[in-house]
Amino acid sequence: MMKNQCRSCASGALSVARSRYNVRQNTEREKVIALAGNPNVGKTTLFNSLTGLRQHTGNWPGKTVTQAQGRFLHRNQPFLLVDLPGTYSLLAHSADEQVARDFICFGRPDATIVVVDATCLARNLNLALQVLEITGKVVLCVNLIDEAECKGIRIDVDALSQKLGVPVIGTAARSGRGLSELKEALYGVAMGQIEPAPPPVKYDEEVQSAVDQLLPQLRPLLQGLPHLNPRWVAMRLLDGDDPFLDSLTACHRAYEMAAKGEMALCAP
Ligand SMILES: Nc1nc2c(ncn2[C@@H]2O[C@H](COP(=O)(O)OP(=O)(O)O)[C@@H](O)[C@H]2O)c(=O)[nH]1
Ligand SMILES: [Mg+2]
Repeated sequence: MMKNQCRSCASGALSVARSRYNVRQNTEREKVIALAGNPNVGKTTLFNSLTGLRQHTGNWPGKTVTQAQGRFLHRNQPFLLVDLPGTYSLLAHSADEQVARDFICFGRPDATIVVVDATCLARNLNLALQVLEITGKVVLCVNLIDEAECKGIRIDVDALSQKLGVPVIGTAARSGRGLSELKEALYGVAMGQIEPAPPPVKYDEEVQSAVDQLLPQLRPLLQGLPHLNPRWVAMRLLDGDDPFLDSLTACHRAYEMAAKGEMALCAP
């Protein structure tokens, strides 16, 4: 929370941050969940199974990329699920990748589900590792587990969870298998009951020292973005990632203006 900022100001700023992506919570209690994954891993099937008919579609602001949002309840807790475009990477080489990355970074999801294909896990883990470098608030959904079984592939979800430091759930979204466990893990991460602990990525000495030099200057920019890994942000800037810097600056401005406006209203 920003210095000298009251609770309601913080939540006002949060809803402004989210509304920049057309995400409008029904209530402040509603937890916002991003749904990420490579194309063709069963994301839409999972989205439909979780939300049923409680969904609506539109476009991501300023982009011709379709956006779907839907709602579900678990343990009487409302969730708003936001489907991201299917991508292989988050390095923002395409409009789809930029949309997915910006939402994970600046849309302030309470958790992100990364859906991977159990039949080709190694290829799919690339995206999962990229998301985990940005934020630990992740549940890994290993989908198409039924297809994998047919091919004689067995996934040790517990070992994977140990290694990645986040919950890993095997699912077959088409038949609904594993979805209760998935919702339970999501509940735990989004409500802060499960503390994810992905192992930090190790950089070589030269890169690490450049990251260390940038960190103190970055901290003020990241005040409203507690879920973002500052080392990852430093790496993006070192990489000369201009679209990322533009998004970070725009988000910071919107967040500051919202916080100022709210503080003016509630100042004594
Ligand atoms: N066998 C099996 N098929 C699935 C499962 N999930 C999705 N599918 C199928 O996989 C294909 C791609 O699914 P879709 O939801 O469109 O993937 P998306 O591109 O990630 O949104 C469709 O034919 C689905 O019916 C699953 O868990 N098991
Ligand atoms: Mg889809």
